[in-house]
Amino acid sequence: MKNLYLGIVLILTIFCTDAKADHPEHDEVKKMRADTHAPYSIMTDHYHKKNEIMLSYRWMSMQMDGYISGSSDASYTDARTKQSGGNYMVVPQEMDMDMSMFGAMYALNDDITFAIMTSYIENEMKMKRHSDGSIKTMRSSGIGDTKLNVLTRLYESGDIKIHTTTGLSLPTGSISEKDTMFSGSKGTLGYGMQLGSGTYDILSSTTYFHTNSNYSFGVQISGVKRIGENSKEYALGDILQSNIWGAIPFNENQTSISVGSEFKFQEKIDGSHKDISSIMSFAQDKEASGYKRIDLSLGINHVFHNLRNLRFAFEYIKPVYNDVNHVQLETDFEIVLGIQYNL
Ligand SMILES: [Cu+2]
Repeated sequence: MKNLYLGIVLILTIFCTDAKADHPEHDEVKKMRADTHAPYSIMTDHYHKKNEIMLSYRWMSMQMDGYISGSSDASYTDARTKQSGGNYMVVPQEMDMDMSMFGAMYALNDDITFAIMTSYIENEMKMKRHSDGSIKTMRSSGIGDTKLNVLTRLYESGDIKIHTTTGLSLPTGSISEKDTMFSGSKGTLGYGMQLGSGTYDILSSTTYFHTNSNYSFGVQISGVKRIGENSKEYALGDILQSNIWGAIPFNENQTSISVGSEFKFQEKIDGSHKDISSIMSFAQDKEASGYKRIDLSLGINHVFHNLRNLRFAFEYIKPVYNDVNHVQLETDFEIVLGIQYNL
């Protein structure tokens, strides 16, 4: 939660500082519709007009508990069993991940928009040692990977907007996070507790946005491709993802409500972390990585027309279908909230 407050304070500071300045040109800025942006979890969903600058802050929180194996609920016993047979010594019980994402966008012209985004991540995983039932909470926190994107407008006419995004993720997030293990000595945390991918990743997406007078909808297809392997001799799985959403504006277009669905396919980890010498739990096991998941979401966007289109957004995301490799913690829900502001 700590980084949520920091993020809000930072953005409000920027907003208040900027609001004092004179913006005669912005007084004529036309009132934005709340649903001109997608639900808030969807990245690079919109481009800008020439010379526009936008700052954004997102706080994302994901809660995981319970176990899933393949596409079925799994038991504690399943969560202890290695894929090759035999048992893990330690069983993860729940995990919380909080992430603050800071972004900036700048439009070179009406066709090309640049976007940069970085994050601060806090992970917490509660583990149980099977032999004596003792519980330990392991933590990691720090800067995540940094994403540079170029958005290119392909088509804009009438109700329809289409753009593509090409980007590079820089490995600024640590992959050598350690914490005190049950043995009392420091050990390398599992893959999900590391803060970055460790690899340079190619990002790409294509977005179709359709706006009518009474509603809007959109589709985005996106992917992440890892380049080679990282310094710890592994690569996270590539990602293929699609999002669809629909939204209805009301309250003189200042507010919109959205429903959305995401399909995400992430491949298994390639190679294995060279500092994980003995695999204590499925969290450190590459066989327990990668999944196919379908989520449903409900969201609210609100644009304050009297605050030069300051935008607030909230989204609640719930998995409805999961198919994982081996056994993994089950995602319970995800919350995304934040603000965007045009300078
Ligand atoms: Cu923007």
